[in-house]
Amino acid sequence: MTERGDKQTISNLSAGLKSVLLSDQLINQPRQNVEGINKHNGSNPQAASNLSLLQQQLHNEAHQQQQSRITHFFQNQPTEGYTLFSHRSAPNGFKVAIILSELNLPFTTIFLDFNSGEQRAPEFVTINPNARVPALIDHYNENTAIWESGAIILYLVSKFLKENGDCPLWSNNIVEQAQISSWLFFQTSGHAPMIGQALHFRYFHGCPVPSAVERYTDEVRRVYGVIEMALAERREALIMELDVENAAAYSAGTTPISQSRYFDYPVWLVGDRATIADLLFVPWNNVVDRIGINLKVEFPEVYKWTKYMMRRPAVIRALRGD
Ligand SMILES: N[C@@H](CCC(=O)N[C@@H](CS)C(=O)NCC(=O)O)C(=O)O
Repeated sequence: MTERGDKQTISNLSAGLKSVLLSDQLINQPRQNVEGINKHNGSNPQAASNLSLLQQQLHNEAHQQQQSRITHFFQNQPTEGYTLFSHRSAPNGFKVAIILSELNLPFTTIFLDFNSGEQRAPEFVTINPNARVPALIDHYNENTAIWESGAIILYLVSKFLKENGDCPLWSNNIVEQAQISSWLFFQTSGHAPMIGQALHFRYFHGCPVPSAVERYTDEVRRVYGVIEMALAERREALIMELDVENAAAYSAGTTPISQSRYFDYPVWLVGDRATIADLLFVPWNNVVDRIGINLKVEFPEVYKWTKYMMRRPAVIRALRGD
């Protein structure tokens, strides 16, 4: 068997395992009910047979409902464009939508239904062994599937650069690429998971754990402190460069930098334009108020930066789910 063949087998296997778990979950409920009824029916063979039919029917219906939309998609994949698997309230999915939209790439979004476990449908687990969103299929490239938001975004900008010789959200320069990647890995490994945990312990955990809420909220504040500092440094450099006639007064501290006409001018994490380094943060910046962080008051540079990005037509379209 070829190397590719082996990989396929492994990934089918993992999909199979998930599918067993999924079916178990689905049929457990009816089975328990049926067992409950069985006790009341004693040893009546007709009742037992009816119940067995009912159980089978429930299992089939649940199985069909669960899989039909996803199965149908995978059996009839488009021949061009991209398909993004996301969720209506998943910031990580909207990160990818923003980049697709900014690059003007044709894509369709399938918003998975987590309540019915669509993220664990076997076909989906075959393209994302982590059974989470986002995942992307590139129909132009033999239905290549990519998972993990950071990897998807790097794929999109690298491909765009290769095909067009330039990419507005990325760079031709290897050093700048590394700087952008630093923010990208910081966002995916430090920013998003901390907000995710803070939200979890604040709203969804089975019992109150104040120390966990405090720990993760503090960590989110620390992360925003890092971004705030980076943006503030960019602003200072920009003001010193553009506001030449007042630069000496700002340096001496006789005039506060906030009086500069460039104080509200947009600044970016890398270079002088918005790149993926900046845009990745947008959907998560939108939800931090829910963990009690007020960006406008606590992190004013982050607030201005987010406001500029939220005004971009491509970002508006992506966040609307267009
Ligand atoms: N590191 C992953 C995180 C993916 C992730 O956690 N996705 C969440 C939504 S934002 C999800 O799919 N949750 C579904 C579940 O937990 O079953 C990425 O950046 O793509």
